[in-house]
Amino acid sequence: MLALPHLASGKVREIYEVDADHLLFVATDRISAYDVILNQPIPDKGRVLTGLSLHFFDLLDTPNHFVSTDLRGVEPLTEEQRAELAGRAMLVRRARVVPVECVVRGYLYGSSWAEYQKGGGPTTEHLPPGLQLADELPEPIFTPATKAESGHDENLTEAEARRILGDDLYEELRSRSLHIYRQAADYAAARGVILADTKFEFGFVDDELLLIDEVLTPDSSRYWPADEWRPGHPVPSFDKQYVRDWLDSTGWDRTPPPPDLPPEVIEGTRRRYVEAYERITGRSFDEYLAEAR
Ligand code: Q0N
Repeated sequence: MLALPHLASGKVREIYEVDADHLLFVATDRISAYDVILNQPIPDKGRVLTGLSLHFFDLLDTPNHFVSTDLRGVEPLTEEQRAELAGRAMLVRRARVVPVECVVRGYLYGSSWAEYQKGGGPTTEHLPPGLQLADELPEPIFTPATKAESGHDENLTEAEARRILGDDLYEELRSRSLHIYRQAADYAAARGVILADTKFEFGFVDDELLLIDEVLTPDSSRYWPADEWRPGHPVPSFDKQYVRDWLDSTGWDRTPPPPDLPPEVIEGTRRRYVEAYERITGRSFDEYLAEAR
């Protein structure tokens, strides 16, 4: 824990106040599976996620909240805290958070597949009949959801989202989100990775709408190895399948408390996250770590 005032906690992220205009956004090594936080962290997972966010903030042509990874002006921090934060913390602009999660889906999976199978729901309003699990959609769809701090995000109909946001902001978020998704999905496809869906958050600084939060990480996105995608079948998750398969092998019923992860499962899961970083960015993770220190 840092001495800085704590602003917010997600399941795996911490946000601290630095000054009136800046926050420190920290990705921890905590991991959830089946919506339960596991007892053991995955070493460097937070650095992998931060490295991916930084990669995409740089690659995308959209205004965002990122300021710096240089924490020298952030006080008070002990040397131990600086070392712990290196590679996992971003100084960001404090924004007024738009109260809607901006989800874009290029493939039919997860909660959207569940709605589709039940005969329709908020995310399936504009989908044709006859689709299978994991099918590519005719075109990417914007499926906003409400933020639920505890429990699951709730999908919104287009009419509900327009009521919350107003038509002008709804349309700006929709077009910004679809544009970013297309850019990132094209980029990933060139590296043999499918970006099945992803979630963005936006916020205002003065009158400017900025992309905030973490972006295009395995926690905010569903990445699939392209060669493991078979429409009609579940697709193994890039990062979490290994730990999910081990949890399933123990007979755990997916209610807390989860079983302790053995060292080889922790190390195998870390390797999957590092592989995701290297495959998606084309960069060595060891180099990222060396530059972050
Ligand atoms: C902020 N969160 C997490 C629902 C809430 N740049 C920013 N300025 C002001 N506030 C925030 C940011 C950022 N990033 C973001 N909390 C505060 C929002 N979510 C996380 C998931 O659950």
